[in-house]
Parts: sequence; C-alpha cells; structure tokens
Amino acid sequence: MRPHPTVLITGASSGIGEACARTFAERGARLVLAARRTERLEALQAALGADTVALPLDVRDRTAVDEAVADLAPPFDEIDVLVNNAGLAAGLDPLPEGDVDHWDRMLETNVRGVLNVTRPVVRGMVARGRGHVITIGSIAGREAYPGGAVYCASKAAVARLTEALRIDVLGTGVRVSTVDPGLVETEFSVVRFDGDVERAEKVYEGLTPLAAEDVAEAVRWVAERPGHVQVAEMLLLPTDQASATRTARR
Ligand code: NDP
Ligand code: 8X3
Repeated sequence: MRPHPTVLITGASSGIGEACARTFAERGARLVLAARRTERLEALQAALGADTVALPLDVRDRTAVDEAVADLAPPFDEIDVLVNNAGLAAGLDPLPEGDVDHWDRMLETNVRGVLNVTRPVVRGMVARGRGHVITIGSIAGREAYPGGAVYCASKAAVARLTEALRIDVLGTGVRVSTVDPGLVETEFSVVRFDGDVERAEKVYEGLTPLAAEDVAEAVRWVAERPGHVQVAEMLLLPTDQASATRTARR
C-alpha cells in the first residue's frame, strides 16, 4: 500500500465499513465513503477530516455507480484500495417460506452491488498497474445454516467472484482478497430482522462476538502486506465460534 492511499469503502455509514474508514484514516489514507445514508456519511466525513469525500450511493444502481466513480475528482479518482463491504441479510426463513423481496434485496446488494462497484474501479486499477480489491465475504459463504439459503448463496457468489477476479487480473499488479468474518455485532442483525432489536441482540447473547474494529484491523493488515504478498482469503471468527452453527454460549 502506498503511504497515503486512496481507499473507497462501500457501506461506510455503519458497522464494519465505518470501522474500516476510521482505521484507514488513522493510517493517513484518503477516503471515499459510500453508502445510502448521506447524513451519516457527512457526520463521519466531518469527524475524519479534509482528506475524505462522502459519496451517497446505492450499490444496486449500476448507472449511478458508474457515474459516481467516473465523477470522482483528483486525488480521489485513483483508487488504491476498494473495500467492497456494503451488504446485508434480510430475514431468516426456511427457503420454502422465503420472502422473495428479501431474496431480491440480498442478491441485488451482495452480488450485483459488488459487481457494479468492482467493474469501474478495477478497470482504473488495471490501467495504473496497481490496486487492491478487498471484499467482505462471510463464513456464510463457506457453510450454509438454517434459514440462511439466499444470504449464504450470495456470500458464496462473492467467494467465487473474488476467486475469478484474481484469475482475470493476474499479471496486472492488482491484488484481490476476501475477508470472511463470523459473528460481528453491528447493525447487521437489526437490519436482518427489520429493526427488531430484541431479536437481533439474541444472536450475540451469551458469547463475545467480533467487534467491527476487529474486522477493520484485519482488512487494514491485508491491505498493508508488501506488494508481492496477496492474502487470497481470511476467515476471522470470534473465539466463541467454531463454525457457522457451532457457538459457545454461557
Ligand atoms: P451494517 O448493517 O452495520 O452495515 C451495512 C452497511 O452496508 C451500511 O453502511 C449500509 O449503508 C450499507 N449498505 C447496505 N445496502 C446498501 C446499498 N444498497 N448501497 C450502499 N450501501 C449499502 O452491517 P455490517 O457492518 O455487519 O455489514 C458489512 C458487511 O459485512 C456486509 O457485507 C455483511 O454481509 C458482512 N458481514 C457481516 C457479518 C456480521 O456478523 N455483522 C459477518 C460476516 C460478514 P446504508 O444503509 O447507509 O446504505
Ligand atoms: C454474517 C455472519 O453467521 O450471521 O455474515 O450469517 S452470519
């Protein structure tokens, strides 16, 4: 990573993305903060200082993403690190009872959204002969769990897209990584359960989950390896979690 890299983070308005923004800002990075909730981005931009731009963006809107990336002004236009973090789960129903709107939201955000952002950004990276795409996958992309069919499938798609992108940019100097966390206490479960905070808290009850900052530290570490080192994938679990469905709760 260059001394003052330009880092574009999607989903920077909350959780892991916001923690990544704070972590990269501490290392002197220039930041492009993307998400839908503009007021949150602007508050974060104000807290982090001058070398930051807020980019109100819905990653599902391909045209808007293409325009937003094309309109970035120097020095924010030469992205060194893309953190593809925007994503969500919606619902936890068995597949036969699944809500098709939930399915669409997850697939459009977690799969199409990653593609929409990666394409224009990685083209610039290839042209410059440097850059790093770091996508937040999940343990859910490696193992299925009850009620997780579409979320798990979306993260499995992220794993394969990442692997294929690494092949497609081989020899260009661009690095491609995934960081795949287990349970991280953010707004993730509140979003999954449509704002039901009580149900969301139960997901982490009796165990110590990862904090968003733990994942951000891992992302930073992946980005800071020397240029010839490519962390292809990293699975990051709480000590109280052994697999998607095995946790130690007290
Ligand atoms: P949060 O709900 O706290 O943050 C999700 C972020 O994604 C928000 O900033 C949200 O911003 C953004 N986002 C959602 N949809 C869109 C969209 N259409 N366009 C742009 N931004 C969007 O959850 P996390 O921080 O936990 O989640 C971040 C990533 O980590 C996700 O990809 C998730 O799947 C993954 N992950 C989470 C784990 C966990 O246990 N928490 C574990 C493993 C992976 P806004 O609403 O303002 O648009
Ligand atoms: C988020 C982790 O297990 O809640 O990707 O799906 S899990």
